[in-house]
Amino acid sequence: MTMLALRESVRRRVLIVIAVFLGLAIPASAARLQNEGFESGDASLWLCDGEGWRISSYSKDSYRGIYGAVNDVWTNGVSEYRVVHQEMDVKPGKVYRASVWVRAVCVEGSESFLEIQFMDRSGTILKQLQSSRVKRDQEYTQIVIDRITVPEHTDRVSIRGVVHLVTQPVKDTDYHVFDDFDFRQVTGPEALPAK
Ligand SMILES: [Ca+2]
Repeated sequence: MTMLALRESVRRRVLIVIAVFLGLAIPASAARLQNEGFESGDASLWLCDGEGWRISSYSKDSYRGIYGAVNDVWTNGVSEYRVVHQEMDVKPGKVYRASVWVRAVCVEGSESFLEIQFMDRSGTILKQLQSSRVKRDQEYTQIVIDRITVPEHTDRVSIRGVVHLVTQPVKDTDYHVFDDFDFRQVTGPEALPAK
């Protein structure tokens, strides 16, 4: 190996080590939701579990902007739970409000809802909250879980759009569309317990 080739080889190795270090240094979750309206045109920074997820630019598939996340519940679908989810850093004791806009079309045998899971450092779920369920067709309606106090020992929260296959649709596909997720800290009167 010539001196130049050796130097190049060492330089490459150093770069690889730096890249690996930077990769590990990137936090698993951020302090706010990102790509909350799917305007990247894909599911970047979200995870999609279960079948039937797609990011759509069909005009009625977005509440705001161009894109929204659609779950297709096919007549031959098998996934009982389909979840689009993202994690975020939160601090115990703070009060938050969670919301998402949901449109439902051709609903026969499925339902959708918003779910919040609080986890400790090891990933153990400390607490789970669920909104009311969308069980029939609706135009965009905001689903809200209000006045959420972050439990003690919480490290991060998972914000989740859930579709539940209750009974197999017979006629045609059920569609559940999610857009503009939000999970934000509230203070003052908004943070006081509901009367
Ligand atoms: Ca959108």
